[in-house]
Amino acid sequence: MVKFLSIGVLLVAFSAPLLAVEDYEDHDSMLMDHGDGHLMDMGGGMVMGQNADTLPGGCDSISETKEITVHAGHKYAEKFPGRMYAFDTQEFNFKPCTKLTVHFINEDHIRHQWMMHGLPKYLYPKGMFHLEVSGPAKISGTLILPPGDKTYLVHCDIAQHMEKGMKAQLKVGKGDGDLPSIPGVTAPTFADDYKATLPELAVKAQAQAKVDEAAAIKAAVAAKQAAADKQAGIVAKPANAPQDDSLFSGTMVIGLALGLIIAPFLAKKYQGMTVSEGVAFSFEKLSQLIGTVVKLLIRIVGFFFSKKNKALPSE
Ligand SMILES: [Cu+2]
Repeated sequence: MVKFLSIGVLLVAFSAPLLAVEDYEDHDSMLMDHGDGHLMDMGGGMVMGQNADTLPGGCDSISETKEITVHAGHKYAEKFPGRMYAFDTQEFNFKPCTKLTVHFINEDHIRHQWMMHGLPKYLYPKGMFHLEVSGPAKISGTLILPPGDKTYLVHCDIAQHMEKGMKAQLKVGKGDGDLPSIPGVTAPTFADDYKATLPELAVKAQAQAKVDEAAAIKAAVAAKQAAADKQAGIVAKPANAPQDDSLFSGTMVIGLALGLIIAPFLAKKYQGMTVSEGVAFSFEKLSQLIGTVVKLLIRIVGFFFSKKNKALPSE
């Protein structure tokens, strides 16, 4: 009885945390303040540029207090052809001097950031407000937006994540234009070209199919003809008869004959020599032969040049 009871208690004890677990890890309560708006935790969560109470220059007061939740992950890129990662929102708009809290939920099993650029550097280190966490996890941070109409870049700075679609723009006031390559908002700087070449490729494929069909018909006709010939007793020579590549090719026969003729002379010459003497003798003969050939060549060349140098008959 005690055994069953203890097993039951253990089961409940172990399943409770499993049931209580959310689909992502919440880092908000784990963060440690490192000063200067820099918060970190042991789980790899990070907030930089946290500012919940210092007004940027030009703001008399906080105009609005806003809270947004931004999701990040591969699944949000599915609606953008050629993209790999994305935020669930590509464009944000707030009044100047808004106190903004961003809850960033990274749904991928990798690291993502919500990084905002171009903020006043006297208030935000390197002009950045930055949330970062390895997912699936949630992390939150607060900043006070500057005054004036300006468009800020928001992106994930992990290598290639912005290029693969994790890019957005945050307009304060009316903003000051649009940024390029915001998925679904602005045209990409370097567009992936999928549709433009499709008709061209289709035409090519059709032409190739026609060629293949013609070849197949030709082959079938040839096979039929061959069968008919066979029936009629005609033995056709294969069109591509393999070349005679037997061991005793003409060149080899000539080589063997020459060898047989020269061998007795060489045997006489090398008689009574040691191996080294034989090699030295061979080299000597070879150099003599080369010398003779070179002399002959010089003579031939000289002969031609002397002919060319002769005065041409005058007209
Ligand atoms: Cu990322």
